[in-house]
Amino acid sequence: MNSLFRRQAPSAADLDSFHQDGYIFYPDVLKDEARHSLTDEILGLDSVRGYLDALDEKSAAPQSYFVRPWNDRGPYGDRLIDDPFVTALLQATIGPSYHFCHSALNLAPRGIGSIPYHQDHHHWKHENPVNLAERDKYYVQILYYPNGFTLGDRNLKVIPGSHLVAPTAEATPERMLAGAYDAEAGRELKEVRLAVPPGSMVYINARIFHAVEAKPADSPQPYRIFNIDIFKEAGPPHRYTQEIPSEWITRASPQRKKLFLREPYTEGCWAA
Ligand SMILES: O=C(O)CCC(=O)C(=O)O
Ligand SMILES: [Fe+2]
Repeated sequence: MNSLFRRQAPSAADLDSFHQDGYIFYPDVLKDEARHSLTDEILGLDSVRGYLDALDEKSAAPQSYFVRPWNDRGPYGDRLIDDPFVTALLQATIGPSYHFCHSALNLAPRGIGSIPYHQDHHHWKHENPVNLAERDKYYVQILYYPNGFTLGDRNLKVIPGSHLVAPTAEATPERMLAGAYDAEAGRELKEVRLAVPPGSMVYINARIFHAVEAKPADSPQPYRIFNIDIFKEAGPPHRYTQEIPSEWITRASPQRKKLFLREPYTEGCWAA
C-alpha cells in the first residue's frame, strides 16, 4: 500500500480510545521519508520563508504563522487528505459518509502564549435549527506535528472523556476538571498533557476539550510546525468548511471527488 504512514488501519484498541477517550494518539506514525518531505514542503513555502526570515529579525511580540484554509500544499500535504490510513481511520470512526471540511497550517514561535481549553464543533455554539440538528454528528480533527513537542513546550493537552458530556453552557472545562461531570461522563475527568515525537498524529473527536501550553522564550525548538485536516460527517457546512479549489476537483479520483463535493460555508448559510 502506498501510504505515508507506518500503520494501515486503526486497531480495536485505537477505536476504543477514540470512543472512550475522544482521541487517538499515534506517536511517530509518519514514515521518516514522509516526515522529512512534508516538513521540507512546508518550510519551502514562500509565505513560510518570509515568516521565518522575519522571526530571525526578532520582532518585539512573537506572532504565529497561521493560514486557513491551507491550500498551498505540495504532493505530500496533498496525499494526507486521502492516504489509505487516513481513509481507514475516517471510515472506522465516522462511517462511509464524510467530507473534507478544511485545513490549516500553523507555526508557533518561541515566546508564543497558550490556547485555553476549547472545543471545535461549530454547530454547538449556534442555535439555528440546522445547528441543533447537526449537533451530534461527527467532526474530526487530524492534528499533525512534523517536528513534535515536549511537555511544557507548546504541548497539547486534553480532557479524555469530555466529549461524552452534553454540550451545554454550564459544562465548562473548569467545572469538568473540578469533578462536576464525572457522573455524566462515567469516569474521572482529568487533564492529560501529551509529549509528542516528530511525525506524530493526534486524531480527535472535536467535541473533546483540548488546549495548548505556551512556548517558552528559551525553547530549544525555534518553532513548532502544526498542520491539520478536518473532516465532517456528511451534512450542511461547518463554520470553516472551505471552498475547494476547482483544480483539486478536476484532478481528483472519483473517490476523492466525493470528499470535495459538498457546500462550503457562506455568510448566512445557517439562517432559518
Ligand atoms: O496547536 C495545537 O496543537 C492545536 C491547536 C488547536 O486546538 C486547533 O487547531 O484546534
Ligand atoms: Fe482546537
